[in-house]
Amino acid sequence: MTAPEINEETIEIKIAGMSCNHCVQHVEKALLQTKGVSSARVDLASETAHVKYNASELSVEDLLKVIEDTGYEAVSAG
Ligand SMILES: [Cu+2]
Repeated sequence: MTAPEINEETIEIKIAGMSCNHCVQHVEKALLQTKGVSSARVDLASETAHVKYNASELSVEDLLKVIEDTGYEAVSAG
């Protein structure tokens, strides 16, 4: 039978437009509420999000879109 496949990946995404801790919380919350994301840590000083996600369920493009939907700009991922 088919078990849900877990293909965990970690990526770093650069985010532009965050100015305070509230912004950080906003982005983190949006990522954590996304199905397939297991952890999300956003750092204001380096404007970077570290996201652990199930690559079988989500693509990098999906994650970038989640960030952009919060109103900030996802600059790059790698
Ligand atoms: Cu803010």
